[in-house]
Amino acid sequence: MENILILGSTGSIGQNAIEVIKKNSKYNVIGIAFNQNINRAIEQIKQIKPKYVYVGKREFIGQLKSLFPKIEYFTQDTLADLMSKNDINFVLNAFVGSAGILPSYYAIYNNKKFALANKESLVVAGKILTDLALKNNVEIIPIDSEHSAIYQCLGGKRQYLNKIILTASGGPFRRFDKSQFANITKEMALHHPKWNMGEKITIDSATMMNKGFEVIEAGWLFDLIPDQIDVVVHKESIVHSAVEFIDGTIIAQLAVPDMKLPIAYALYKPERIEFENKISLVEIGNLSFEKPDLDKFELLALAQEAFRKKDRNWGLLLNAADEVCIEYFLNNKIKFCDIPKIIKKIVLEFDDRISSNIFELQKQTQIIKKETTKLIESLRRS
Ligand code: MN3
Repeated sequence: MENILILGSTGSIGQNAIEVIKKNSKYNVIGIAFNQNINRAIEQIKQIKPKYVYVGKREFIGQLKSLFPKIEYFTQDTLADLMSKNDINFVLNAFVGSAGILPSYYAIYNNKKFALANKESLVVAGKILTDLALKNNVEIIPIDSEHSAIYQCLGGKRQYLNKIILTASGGPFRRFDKSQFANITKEMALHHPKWNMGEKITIDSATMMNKGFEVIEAGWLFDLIPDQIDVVVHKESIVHSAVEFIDGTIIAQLAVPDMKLPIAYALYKPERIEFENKISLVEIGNLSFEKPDLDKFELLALAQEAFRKKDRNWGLLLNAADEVCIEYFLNNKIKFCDIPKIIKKIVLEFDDRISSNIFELQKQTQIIKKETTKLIESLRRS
C-alpha cells in the first residue's frame, strides 16, 4: 500500500484520481488538499477518512474541526510540515495555478514519489524543479494528457528521441477569424469541444495559452531544446501526442479523451488499468493534422518564445498575468481579445533574469499578479 496525498482533491483531476484509486488497490488516500470547495471536501472526508487535510482558505478550518476533530489540519503556513510527513510516500499535485508551485518543490525536496498535473510548476520553476528532481533522483511523472502520451511513447528510450509532436485540439475558436475574437463571450470560451475540464484550463485552451504552457512543460520534463517541440492542431483529440525517433519512426498514443487514463497510468505504470470506453479507428475514420495559426493565437507564439528565453522570467510573467486576466474575463470585466494584449504588455515591461530561488519566484508571482491587476484597472478606467 502506498499512502498518497492528493493536492487539489475537489477539482476535476482530483476527483478523477479518487475515483480511479477507489476502483483499484495499491493506494490509501492519507491526505487531501483543497482550496474553496468546502461542500465537496466534506463529502470526500466522510468517504475517504484522511489523516491529513490541507485547507487553502483558512476560514473553513473551524467548521471542519468541529465536524472532524481527529484530523490533522494544515494551511499555507504549515504546508512544509505536511509535505515532510514520513507516512506520505506519493504526492499527486493537481492544484490549479501558482498555488501548485511550492507543493511541487516540497514533494521533490522530500523525495516523494511524484505525479504532476499542475503545469504552472514547470512553467514558472522548470529549471529549479528539474534540477532538484535530478539531484534527489525523483521522477516527475506527468499527468497532463499530452505529456503522459509522450512519456508512454518514449518508453524509456529518451536517447533516441528526435523531437516530440505535441497535439492541440485548437479549442473552440480554431475556425474563427481573428476579427471575430472581440465578440467571444465567457460562455463561448467555456465550451470546449473535446475535453471537460476546470474553468481556468478551459479558457487557457480557448486562447491556446494552455498549449503554450505545455510547450514549456514538455521542454523541462523531457529536457528538450525549443526546436525539438512541434505543435500540431489535431481537432479530433484522439492522438494525445507523439514522438519522433532519430530513424524517423513516429510513435503516437491514441485513446478516448478522458483524464482518468493518464491519471491511472501515472499511478499504476507500467501496469494498465481496465477501462470500458475504447476508440474504434474505423468509426473515427479520418484524423487530421495542421499547423497552428500563430498570428491568431499569439499566446502560443509568446510561450514558444518564452521557452527560447529560458534564462529570462517569461514563464513566470506569462503564468501570473494569465491567471489575473482569466479571473477578470470570467467576471466579464475584460474581453477575450484583451487577454493576449495585457499579457504581452506585462511580459515586455517586467522582463528580467529568472531567479534560482523558489521562494523568490513565489514572491515575484504575487508581485506580477498585483501589477497585472493594476494595469487592468487602469485600462478599465481609461
Ligand atoms: Mn493537456
